This record gives sequence, C-alpha cells and structure tokens, in this order.
Amino acid sequence: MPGAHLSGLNCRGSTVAGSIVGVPKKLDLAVANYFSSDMSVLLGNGDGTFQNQTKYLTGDRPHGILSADLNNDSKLDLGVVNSWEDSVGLFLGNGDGTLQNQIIYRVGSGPLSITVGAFRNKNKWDLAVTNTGDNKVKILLNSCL
Ligand SMILES: [Ca+2]
Repeated sequence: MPGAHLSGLNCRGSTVAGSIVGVPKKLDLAVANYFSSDMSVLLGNGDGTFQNQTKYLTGDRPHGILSADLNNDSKLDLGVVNSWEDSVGLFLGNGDGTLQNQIIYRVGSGPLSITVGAFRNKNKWDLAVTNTGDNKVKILLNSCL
C-alpha cells in the first residue's frame, strides 16, 4: 500500500500489513514515518479497528517498508529503508506484537523501496532494495539457517 495516508500518523513513507502478533486473521499495520524517523505499529483488533500505535526508532527518513519472516522462526519481521542513511533496518518480531531493536545493513546510495524474493534458496526470503542515488538494485542474501 505505498503512499497510504492515515490521520494522526506522520507517514510520507509506506505502509505494510501483516500479522505481527501471529494471529492470521488479525492483521496489524506498520507505517514508516518519513519526517519523524520512526515507525508506527498498530496492532489489529480483528474487527477493522486498531490499538494505539507503538513507535520504534528507525534510521533517518524511513521510506519503504515490508513484512516477512526473515529469520525463519515463524514470527513476522519488519524491514525499513532508511533513505537518508543508505541503509535498511531489520526489526525481528518477538511473536507477541513487539519488535527487537533494528539491525542495520548498508545498501548503497539513496535507497527507497524494498521487497522480498527467494533469489537463492526457495526456503529463505532475501531482500532487494532499489537505490535512487546510484541507480542500482542491492540484493541482501539471507544467511539464516
Ligand atoms: Ca521472524
């Protein structure tokens, strides 16, 4: 849902939905807040409403965001492009609606968007990041066992 705008959130960046708590029919929402350099996570109530946001610090000017189980522990994780820091921040999910502190990966100049794909191993999600500064796509291969 790139470009979504929600009242009360500082979201020039992107949004993503997934079950961060791990209840498949209760979708949660995460928003990259571009101007405040953080991310809002809103846990779903399962009836179309959400709990109050919990904020997590990201890098400078988060833009693209994704949800996927990146470390194969069956808990949803979030990845955020820190567009002014040339990095991606990964937030591993704890499976209870909370996230661990971000792990930073350098990805090149001017990253903007991020997606997942099984580029090397069909059982592992790798990351692809588009860079506007050097006009390249950076692939981060998943090395989790
Ligand atoms: Ca995970």
